[in-house]
Amino acid sequence: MSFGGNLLIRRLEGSSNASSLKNCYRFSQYLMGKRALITGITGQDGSYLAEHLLSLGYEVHGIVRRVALEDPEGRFTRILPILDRITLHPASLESYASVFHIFSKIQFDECYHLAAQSFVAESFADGFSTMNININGTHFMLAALRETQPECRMYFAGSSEMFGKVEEVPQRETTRFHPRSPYGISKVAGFDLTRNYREAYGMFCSTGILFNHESPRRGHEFVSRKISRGVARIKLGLTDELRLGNLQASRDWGHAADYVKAMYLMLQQDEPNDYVVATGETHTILRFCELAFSEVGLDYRDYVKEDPTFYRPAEVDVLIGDPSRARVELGWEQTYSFPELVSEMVRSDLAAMEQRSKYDMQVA
Ligand code: G4F
Repeated sequence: MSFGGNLLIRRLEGSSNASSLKNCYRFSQYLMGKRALITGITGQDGSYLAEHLLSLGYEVHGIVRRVALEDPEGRFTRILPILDRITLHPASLESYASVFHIFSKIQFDECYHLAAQSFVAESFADGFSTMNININGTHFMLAALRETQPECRMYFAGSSEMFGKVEEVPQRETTRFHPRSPYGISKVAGFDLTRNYREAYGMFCSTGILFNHESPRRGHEFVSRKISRGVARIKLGLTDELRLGNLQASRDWGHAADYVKAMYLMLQQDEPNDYVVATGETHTILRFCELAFSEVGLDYRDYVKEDPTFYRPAEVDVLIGDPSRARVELGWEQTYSFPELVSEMVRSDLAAMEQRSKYDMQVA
């Protein structure tokens, strides 16, 4: 890519037409690509975002924990197919020095800060480490950028969990926050930090207030993946029940591959801003189960058991977002419907488990 861009510049330097030269410089910049850093690149969103940026000609870098580098097969499953096209840097988001070190060595055009302790239930179990990683990690990123490269654009991964006990339906950028978990509180703090760096230092910092977004790459601990894996296991006769917590909670669920495109678009605007990214539809956990089981010809009522062990000390009952600003200003649109999302997750887990059981039978 960069070779093509440089060649184009050299050809145009011989040209006398100033405006075509300017346009071609722009084109060559496009060809050469921008450089982006992603924290949380090994996760669901990080892996989709890295693929999207690579497809746009970006040079993609990621921050990973040092221990992860020692176990690439185990820790890098989502980025294995692109491993030879990205650059990984070992660093800890719990250490300002380690974040600063990367920014003092390499200049980036854009930085996507996705890394966090993102499991809400875990934040009740250990609120201190959730706060520590999520708030300090964000603060370290912002402070190091300000110190070393304040012109680099930064995306902060906010969350609909910031709305918590919702004060307005649907939730939009102006809806007051009322977080209901240490995780939600840590995201509100990250949101405020991000806005403050924008206002105090004129940095281009935007927050995406993303509602739940899932995919076959979702972590096993989240309810959508727990259901899709549970359905696959039941279908293959490996178990005969699926124990879940609050079945009446409602979420606005989209597909992660769609949502990372909104992240990218936020950093291409003339001005930084905050955007709700959602589908505008809400569905209960029960409805997710109904669709997931029917995908394999089963009735969820025969298998799903409500188990208070999975209840949270404080629940976010209903989330539904209004993505109008993202649609109008970013031109963002989702491509997956809710049934398509559920179907893809179930089919993917079923196929993977069938493959594994065939392999197990062959080696047995
Ligand atoms: O899948 P969940 O664990 O996701 P949650 O708590 O909504 O948070 C996710 O989305 C947020 C965006 O709004 C992100 F910021 C956050 O990082 C994360 O990605 O739970 C969804 C709902 C909850 O109401 C939960 O109580 O499902 C309910 N639920 C019912 N049974 C369960 C279970 N959740 C889990 N994880 N496991 C269950 O057995």
